[in-house]
Amino acid sequence: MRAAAIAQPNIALIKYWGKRDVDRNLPAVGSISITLRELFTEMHVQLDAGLPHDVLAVNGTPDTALLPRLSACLDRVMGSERSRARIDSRCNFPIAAGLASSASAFAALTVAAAAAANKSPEPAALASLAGRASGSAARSLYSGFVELENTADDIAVRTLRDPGEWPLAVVVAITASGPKSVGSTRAMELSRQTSPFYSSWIEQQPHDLGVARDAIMRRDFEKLAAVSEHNCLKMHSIMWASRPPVVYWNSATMGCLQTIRDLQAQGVGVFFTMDAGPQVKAVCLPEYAQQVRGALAATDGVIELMESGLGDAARLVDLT
Ligand code: 2P0
Repeated sequence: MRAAAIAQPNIALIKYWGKRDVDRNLPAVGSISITLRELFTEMHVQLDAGLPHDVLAVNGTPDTALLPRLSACLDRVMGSERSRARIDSRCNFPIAAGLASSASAFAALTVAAAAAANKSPEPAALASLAGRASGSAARSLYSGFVELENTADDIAVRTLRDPGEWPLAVVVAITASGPKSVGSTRAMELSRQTSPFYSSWIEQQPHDLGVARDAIMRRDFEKLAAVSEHNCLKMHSIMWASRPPVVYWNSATMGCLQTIRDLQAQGVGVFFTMDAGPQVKAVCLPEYAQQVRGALAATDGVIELMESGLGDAARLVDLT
């Protein structure tokens, strides 16, 4: 009747952008991500037959805007005949700002909901349920370097390398606070329907996935850096060329890219990636994390920095 789970957000290096089935929320392409360690969402789910409807609090504040998506996720995991639930979400980083908050939220919710309903789905079924709620959430059910592949009628997710096998660091430069201008679900659909580059994106993704997978297996940082930056810029090019255009970047985003290029020119092992928001994620070899932090802190427009290593899969929290 009551359970809690914790999940970390993940950052895609080879991106999911576009859906092949909007109703079932199936991605148009596979993706490869890294699960983070220091950022987290913790979800508590308590079933209560006396409640007239589901109730959500986010960081202690009642929230109705996010509730319908969370309720739909509970219905899928527990069945629509379930009791209503009290959902308590706690998150230690900004929500809906391009930091993959929906990935950690729905991964944690899926795991907690299954436990609260006394269900123990196979990992593949859990990933499928999390993916129905949010495409990127399926990846947060796994640790370290994670690949999500499309199967004939669903998704399959696995860890390519555990976090300890190649302990990279991620420095996140926050360049704007507040929620993103356009939600990623809507932005993806605009891209699919209007961007002239969308079909090339779909065609080229298996190649990028293959290069990144190989780089991760060989721990080849330069190779992973090159394909990740290329894949990120391609995704943003699709958005820029959509109608209306979707531009998540601001001037500080550009400043951070320049900082990272300058560091690369000095031989620092770092590369950038950006998602549906203006924040810049600098992925680096751990020995360079402090230097990367310092350089991004000195970049105009950077409001705040967060740093993380690579982390674990979503898991239950012991409530005893
Ligand atoms: C990713 N993003 O692979 C890509 C890159 C943002 C840019 O997955 O519509 O919240 O809920 O399935 O997972 C963000 O979108 O989208 C995302 P839905 P989601 O991480």
